[in-house]
Parts: sequence; C-alpha cells; structure tokens
Amino acid sequence: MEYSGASLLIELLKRQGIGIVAGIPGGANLPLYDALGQSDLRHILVRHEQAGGFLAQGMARSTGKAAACLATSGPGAVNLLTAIADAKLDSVPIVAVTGQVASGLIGTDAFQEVDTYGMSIPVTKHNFLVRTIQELLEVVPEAFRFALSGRQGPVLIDMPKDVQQARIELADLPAPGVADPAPEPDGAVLASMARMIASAERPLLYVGGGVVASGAEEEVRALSAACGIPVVCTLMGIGIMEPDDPLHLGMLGMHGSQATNLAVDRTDLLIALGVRFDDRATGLVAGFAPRARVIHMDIDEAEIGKIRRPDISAACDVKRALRRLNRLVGSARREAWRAEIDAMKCAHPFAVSDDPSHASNLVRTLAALAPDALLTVDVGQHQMWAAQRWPVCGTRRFLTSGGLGTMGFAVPAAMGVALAHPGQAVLALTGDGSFLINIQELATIAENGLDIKICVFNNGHLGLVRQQQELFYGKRYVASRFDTRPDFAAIARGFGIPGCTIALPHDKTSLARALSIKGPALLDIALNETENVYPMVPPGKSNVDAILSQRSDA
Ligand SMILES: Cc1ncc(C[n+]2csc(CCOP(=O)(O)OP(=O)(O)O)c2C)c(N)n1
Repeated sequence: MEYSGASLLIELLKRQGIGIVAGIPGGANLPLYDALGQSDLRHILVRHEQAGGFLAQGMARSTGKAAACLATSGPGAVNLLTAIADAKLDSVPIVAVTGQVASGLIGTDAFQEVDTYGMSIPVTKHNFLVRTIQELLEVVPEAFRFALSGRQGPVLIDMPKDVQQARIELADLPAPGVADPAPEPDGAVLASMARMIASAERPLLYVGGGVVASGAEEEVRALSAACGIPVVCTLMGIGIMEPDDPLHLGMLGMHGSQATNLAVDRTDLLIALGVRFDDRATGLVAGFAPRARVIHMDIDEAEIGKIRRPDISAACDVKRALRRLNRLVGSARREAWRAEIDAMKCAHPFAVSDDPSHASNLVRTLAALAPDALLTVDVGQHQMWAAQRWPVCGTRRFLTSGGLGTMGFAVPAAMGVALAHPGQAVLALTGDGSFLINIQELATIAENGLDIKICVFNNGHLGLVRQQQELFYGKRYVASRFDTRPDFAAIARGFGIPGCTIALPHDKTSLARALSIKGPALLDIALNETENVYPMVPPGKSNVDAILSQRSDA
C-alpha cells in the first residue's frame, strides 16, 4: 500500500492505540492535517498548543496509557514546550508531533522555523528529527517505547514538511512500540530490606508517583497493613491510600500536616517507594528524616542517591519488587509506634475553621457534592487545600502539575480526562489566576460538549504569591493583587457554557444546583481574599519548623 509520510504517521499512531489527538494546524503540519482529515482518528482543535499538551496529559495521567498531541513549527512547537516540560517532571508518557519547515530550509531562518529539536532536548525524555519517510517506521514505535519504558515521560517527533509529503510503498507496517521489561529486583537485596523492616521500631512508608506509574497501590497497602507501617505520600502519590485508613498520614512536606512531618522526623526506617526526595517534600534535606535509615526503590536509577543516600536501594519496578518483598516481611502490629502517631495526629490536627465558607471547608463541601468526580487541580493555594482536604479514593483521580507547578494545567487536563472517561463526572478546580492562563479552552469545551465542572476559587489574588509576600517579604504586596475582576460567569456564557457566581457566604444549595447542571458549567466561587494555606514550611527550613496557623506568625 502507498503512504505519504503524513498518512503513515497517522496510521502508526493508530496502531499505538491513539484514538484522539489534540492540536492546532499551521503551514508546516498541513499535510499531516490533510491526512488526519481522511482518517478516523479524532482530532480536538484546542485554542492554544499548551492546552493540547495538557489535554494529552489528562488522558495519559488518568488512563496510564500514552497519549499524543500535534503542533505546527515555530510558535506552535514553542507553545507546546511548557506542557512537555510539565510531563517530563511528572513522568507522564506523551508523544508530541511537531511540523517542521522543509528539510532544505532548516537552518535558514525560514518562516516559522525554530530549532524544535534543540529546544526540546532538555524537556523531553527523548526526541527525534525525522529526516526520511523510511525513518518513520522506526521512529514512531521507538517514540512510544521511550515514552512508556522505565520512568515514563514525553517524547517529541519533529517532522519536516517534505517528509510529510514524501511517498512510500509498504507491504507491512512495524509492530507498535511497547514498554521494555523492567529490571528485576535482586532477591538478596529484597531479603536485606525485609530484615531491616523487621528490626525497625518506627518504620514509615513514603510513597509517590512511581507507585502509581507501576500500579503498586495494592502492594503498598498490603505492606502497610501487614507490618503496621504508617504511610505518607507526596502530591503525586495522593490516592494510593484510602483516605480513612488509620495508617494513612496524607501528604508530607511544605504544606503537609504537622503530624505527618513529625512522623517523618521520628521514623527510624524510611521506606521510600517511587519518590525522588523533591524539595517540596523534604524541606531542608539535612533535617529530613534525620533519625532514619533509608530504603529507596525507584525505576529510575538516577534518582537513587541523588538527594539522600539510601542505606539500601533497588532500581526496579516497584510493583514487582513489593510483590516479592511482601512475601518476606511477615507481620507486625507496632502498637507503640502507632500510638505515638495517633498521639501526634491528636496533638496536631489540620487547622480547621468554623467558617463553612473557608476554602478548606469549601473543598470538603465540593467533595461531598461530587464524590465520584475525577479531579484536576491547578496551582496555588487552592491546590494545597485540595491536596490536604479532598478525600481522594484511588489513584489517577487527583491530577495536578506537581513537579513543574504549571498554572493553567487544570482546565485543559480536565478536557483530556473527560475525553478518556466519557460519562464520568470531571471537576476542574482552579484559581482565578490559573484559570486565566488557559481560559480560551472554554471554546474547546463548549465545541465538544465536554462534561466538566470548572470551580474557580476566586480570591482576587495570585493567592500563594500573596501569602509568601505576607509571610516572607514583610507584607510588601507586589503584583499579586488583581485590580480587574472579570465576570467569569458572563465570560463562560459568552462561550456558550452556563456560568454561576457563588458569593460569600456560600449557599450549599446553589453549589449543588450548579454542579448538577448537565454538561459543562463554570462556578465562580468567591473566597475570603486573605486566607492562607497552613501549615507552610518557610524557605530553607526543615518541615518540622512549619508555620502552623495565621496566629503563630502574627
Ligand atoms: C505558569 C506559572 N506562572 C507563575 C507561577 C507562580 N505561581 C505559583 S502559585 C501562583 C498563584 C496562583 O494563583 P491562583 O491560580 O489564583 O491560585 P491561588 O493561589 O489564589 O489559590 C503563581 C503566580 C506558576 N506556578 N506557574
């Protein structure tokens, strides 16, 4: 059969299981779009390439499968880079295909030419500049293999226009690229780990996104239950433990509860699984788990010892390792350690407000009104209130930009979640700052009838910036207050989406009514403008030195 480079790429994407692709066309990828139009691959026309990248991320993060997005050369490719960098830091498998000027024009400063290959090197796991149509037969399966193997991540394929237009006669197509088998953990190492766990008095599991990527949630819960080991999670690990499990201590780190951070301070054995000792989790590294020996398991060997030298480690698939480790560890109750943890929890509960309209209570109200919602969360105070207080049951249900912390993530990521999970409730929780960064995607949502409830926590500020200026910059507020207050409900209506404004104090019936609207809806929810999220660890401090409440910093 005869293919153009463009139709071959589309066919190879389909063979990788790609059914939906998001993007924006332009001069350098028009052959690709022409072929796309003649295929049964569904295209979602986003209104900014960054949103196409986040849409793909929403699909990949919520399903665990690789997803794809498209952009044209030059500005299209550059617009996509933020979403690619975001996928790199959170290890999300996406494949981005960018159009490039024709091979003969590369290096001439041609119209819409940038060195996409060069610019994407530091933010991708791997990237390709395709030079001939034949190369595509290798490049596409390889791109997916790279995206899915080991520590997952983004891969970019840059495709000059002449390669898209070239033609080739092929009898067979290559097999789709799949993940390489993960390295097996060493039996002797696992036996040593089991002995360390057995002899520890105050062991603690510290779990993150790597556990989710390897699908090791059950194994983590089993280890915790069998050996009486409490569990702290990173932002990326939210949902690994059931919210009401007594051994679940929630998120650690900069905005973790004091009890959680104290547990890390007291532990004598930190069992770090699928985590990378990120600074938001550790605070001052020298003060992190200072009494603990460390077991570290992660699929990425480069993470082992990068921040904290472990006493014993395994660069392997966490699920496979835990399956074997769990057979070696026996069982234990660890009553004394659990009593100590319970006492810390009693002594240091999250500061709760009596005001039902306080943001942290609003999070609980929304969670109660939309208990089954798949949640995407933007970046700022609202993200931390949600991480602290939304009872997340299961993984791949609380999606947020963890490593890069990219404002503008939630709405386009929710589009990907809605497309990947038709018929399921999807809620995008955003701030009035973050929402404005990808507000144009209301058009994409309306056009595709995506059933997303967008909840804007509207405090009239870049709240987390305002909070830092209050606490650490002598209340000198610079560029953190919005003087213009857009009417988001009216703007949503302008895009054809129902919009409601929920004033203070919040009326639960109005919230419930807005959330029960069929199809997309926007809820612009007013917040007290100067509420802070606590605890908060000051920069450069240990987690146990967190500021615990408004009063303690006054
Ligand atoms: C793209 C981007 N630009 C800047 C920042 C720095 N930043 C982190 S949080 C924040 C404020 C977020 O404001 P908003 O979305 O209104 O949420 P709030 O903190 O008020 O809940 C800013 C500007 C960022 N994370 N991402």
